[in-house]
Amino acid sequence: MSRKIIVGAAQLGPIARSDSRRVVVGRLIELMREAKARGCDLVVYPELALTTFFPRWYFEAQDEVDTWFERELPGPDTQALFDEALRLSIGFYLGYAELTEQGGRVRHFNTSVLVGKRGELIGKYRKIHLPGHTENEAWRPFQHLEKRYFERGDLGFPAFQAKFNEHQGIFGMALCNDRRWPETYRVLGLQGVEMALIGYNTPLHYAQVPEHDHLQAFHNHLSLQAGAYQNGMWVVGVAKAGIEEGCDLLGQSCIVAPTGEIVSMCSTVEDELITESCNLDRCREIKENVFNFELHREPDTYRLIVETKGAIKPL
Ligand code: ING
Repeated sequence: MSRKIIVGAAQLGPIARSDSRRVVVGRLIELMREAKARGCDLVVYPELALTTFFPRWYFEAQDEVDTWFERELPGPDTQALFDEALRLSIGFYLGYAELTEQGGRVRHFNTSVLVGKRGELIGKYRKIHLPGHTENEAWRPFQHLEKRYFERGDLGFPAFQAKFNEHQGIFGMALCNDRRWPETYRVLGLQGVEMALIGYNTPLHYAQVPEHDHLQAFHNHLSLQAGAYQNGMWVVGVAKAGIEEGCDLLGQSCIVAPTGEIVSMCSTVEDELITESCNLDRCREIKENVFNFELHREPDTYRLIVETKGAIKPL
């Protein structure tokens, strides 16, 4: 059996600080139409896909920070995207900044949603691994204030059963820095996830360790490929790319097979769609063999190792 779904990775080029959501949504719709024309059942956009990557600046006033957030989705500026997806009958993953009332107070999350081809909300994920810092650090060429503007996600790494065509699959979501942490994929993998969708905004310059700048593409693919292979899942990594407000963002959006092979990759740092027919049944090649968790992974062993953390014997 081959449960094939055709997936589109819709990489975005730079979004200017002055670009309205309406202008950006127009670009998302163009990519969605191209995806449909190329037979896609599902299209994946980057993290924070509606605006420029605003955590690169320090904003003193909360009301200015809040202008980067969506109070509702779909809202007046994003309804056109949801309407077009419904008209085209295509599912999508969208990263955005979520502002919501929860527990009697205003909350701010770096969020992604998975929307079905009938416009239904299949699931939501809120970014757990928030990189960067909380205070303005003048020594940096640009800030990375995700820890200031977002709360850590409170939804865990949920798995969702969904059908984007006649085939049912198990899907998971993550956002950017999450993709660097093996726990992200393992928690999804333990739930049987067959495809992980991950948008990212990754500057080439890593101010703390500039000698690693030339390794950003390597670390990106290393993380995505390892996560895919070690959990037997497809991984779709989608960038906001190019020089955005003077900050050079990594592109190289790609689709990774459960074997860890990159089967398709963007070759520009602009709006670019890549597509792949992903056979979800290929996950079994890995999940039922080399990374058969039931057969080869004894959770008790790990508990033992963790509990004996003082096990490192002095010389
Ligand atoms: N961006 C970057 C990412 O994890 C980063 C932050 C860059 C961390 C380079 C470490 C090294 O890809 C986001 N938005 O998480």
